[in-house]
Amino acid sequence: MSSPTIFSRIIAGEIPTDFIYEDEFCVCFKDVHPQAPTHVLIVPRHPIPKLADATTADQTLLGHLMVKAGHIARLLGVEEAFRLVVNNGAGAGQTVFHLHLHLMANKKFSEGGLNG
Ligand code: DGP
Repeated sequence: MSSPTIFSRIIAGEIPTDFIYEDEFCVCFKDVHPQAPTHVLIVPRHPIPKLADATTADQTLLGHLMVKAGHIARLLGVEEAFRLVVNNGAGAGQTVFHLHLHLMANKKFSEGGLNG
């Protein structure tokens, strides 16, 4: 059994963190190293190491995260323009192996591109 990730410890309340949103399936809090003026993480309570490990059993949970991304964007007042990112694997920049969505906004994103 691998040791709990920092996100499992945040969810367990071991590391005090202000939740912007929480429900029975996920929590949302600010990224400690923001890449945009608005940058929050949406993290399922149930740990899946990375997106490629998800199975059809996780379909409802993954759909929930997407729906809540829109809800959280509305809470933050950024529903007209935000970007969602999932890093899958160290080669793609994933550093915390507990699946999460990055929700970023209030930054000029390049049009039609994925960088910047
Ligand atoms: P990723 O590279 O996709 O695995 O993103 C992990 C993000 O998690 C990274 O942007 C920094 C953030 N992060 C890591 N540790 C903590 C923490 O203890 N608190 C918060 N709020 N964010 C963290």
